[in-house]
Amino acid sequence: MARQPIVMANWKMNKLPEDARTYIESVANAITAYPSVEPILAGQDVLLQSMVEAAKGTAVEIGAENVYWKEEGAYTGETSPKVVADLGVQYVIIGHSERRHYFRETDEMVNLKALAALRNGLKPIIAIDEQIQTVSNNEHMHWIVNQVIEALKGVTPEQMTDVVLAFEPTQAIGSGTAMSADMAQKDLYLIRETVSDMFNPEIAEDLRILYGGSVKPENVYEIMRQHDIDGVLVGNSALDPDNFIELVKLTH
Ligand code: G2H
Repeated sequence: MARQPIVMANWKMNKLPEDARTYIESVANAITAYPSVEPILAGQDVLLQSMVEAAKGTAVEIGAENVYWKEEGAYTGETSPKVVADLGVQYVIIGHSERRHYFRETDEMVNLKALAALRNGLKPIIAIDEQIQTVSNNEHMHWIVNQVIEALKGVTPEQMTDVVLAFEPTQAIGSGTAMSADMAQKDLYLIRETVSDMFNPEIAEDLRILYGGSVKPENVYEIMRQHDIDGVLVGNSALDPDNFIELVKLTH
């Protein structure tokens, strides 16, 4: 099965409700020329309702940036995956490097959130990070493999059709300089091999794995040429709707 490429914008903690509507209006028509790409926009919780409304009837799909691992209860300030799904959101980023670092999310929390997303009909985009500059090659590989294994604990083979993984090297995030495409390819191959060992080669072959970290129109073509890279998760550059359109066009 050919893996459909994804271009996903991660707005992080940017944009106002009004920006969300104008952004979606300005990209919706242009991207209809590139139907082979799945376009997804992720925004903070308070924007999700207006994003879903603005995206209605367009090819744009909406993602959340985080959810809690319980559906309901006394968890002040958290966001239920059940409510997010009920709004019409299709995807959720789980375990982004910023959540792991600033909010101390552990592998166990990432796993609980991924399972909760799947239970509630949200497709998790599970982020795997790495710290290449501080470790040896062996440690680097072990770090990545371990995160994949921990994140996917308890996920069934059937649920794997709804899972997307995203590899985001920490030093490339927000730096303006992406990891070299061939290095990213090696790490994504390692992730796919790990999934093959955990499940089977068919599931690994069908799994979509994204690269994230300073992707922009200038480097997306080279990144998307790599065999194991099935899409991109884009922060800064995709805050501009024209760049988002360009990224979709160059990925097509
Ligand atoms: C990595 C990425 C989006 P940026 O976090 O998830 O952000 O493209 O700004 O590096």
